Amino acid sequence: MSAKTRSRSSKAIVAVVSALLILSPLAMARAAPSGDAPRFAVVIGISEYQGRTVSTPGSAGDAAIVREALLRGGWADENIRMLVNEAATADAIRDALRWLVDNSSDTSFSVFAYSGHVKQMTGDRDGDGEGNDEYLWPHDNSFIADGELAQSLRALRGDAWINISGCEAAGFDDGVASPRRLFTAASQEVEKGYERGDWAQSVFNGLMVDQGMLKAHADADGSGTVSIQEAFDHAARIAPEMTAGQRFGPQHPYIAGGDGTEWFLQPPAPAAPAQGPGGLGVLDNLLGGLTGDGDGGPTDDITGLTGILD
Ligand SMILES: [Ca+2]
Ligand SMILES: [Ca+2]
Ligand SMILES: [Ca+2]
Repeated sequence: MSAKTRSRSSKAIVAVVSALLILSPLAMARAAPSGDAPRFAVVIGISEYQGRTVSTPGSAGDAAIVREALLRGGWADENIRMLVNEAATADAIRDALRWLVDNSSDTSFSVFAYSGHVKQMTGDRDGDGEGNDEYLWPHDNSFIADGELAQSLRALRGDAWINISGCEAAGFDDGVASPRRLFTAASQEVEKGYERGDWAQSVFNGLMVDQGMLKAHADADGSGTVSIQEAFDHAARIAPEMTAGQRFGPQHPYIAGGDGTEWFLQPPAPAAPAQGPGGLGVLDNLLGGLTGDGDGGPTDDITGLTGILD
């Protein structure tokens, strides 16, 4: 768990967490959200857009790996609502958000994951007092303001993990993060989020979900399971160096909320098999691939995302 996460908790919660930390790993299984919580997810990935909106190389791939991580964590397929490409219209996203809220309860665990373009506009068009607003960019180019999204996400009961991969992604945390809502995002509000054409994933979700969770490279404490925070830390450590040479500067993933305990998509026990050696070698190769490119070829991820996002 990160110091950042802890710093956002109240003193009372920190005290409880401190007590938990000295207990056995089994006790951590009782950390929120619980393993037997009712679980529902909305997973959005938009690579193909209507009209002349440029495709994103990685967003549909992001949706696929998030779904895979949920399924491996024991989430029921019928409780995962996938909105990919043409299915991810603004109306469908709003409908899915209502479905997620309606299915949430004091004991549920909800996931909302979005990967796609982000539109940023000035002038407080959504009237929430922000000078800079970010908008989800649905397939039909009908933007959904951060203020509206935040209102829906704040209506979620129980525990929730909200994950946004796109440019200016932290700008969607408008009062969303809380002790029971863990918010992760690919980039700070003033940054671009990049994608990797060679992965067909975003840099952030490729590192966090694919490498961190699915390939288990992020099991920092060697527990045999990868928490969301471990996976995030893995991405947060590597993403800035991987994107350091990009035209609009590096991205620094963002995390807020949570109760200071590790959160898992799956119950921590029984433990998954530990990942074998070789993770760093793989990453070295990938880093080499990226830094050796920069010529607008398939790994020149920003042609998809940044050309029309600022
Ligand atoms: Ca706003
Ligand atoms: Ca905002
Ligand atoms: Ca672990």
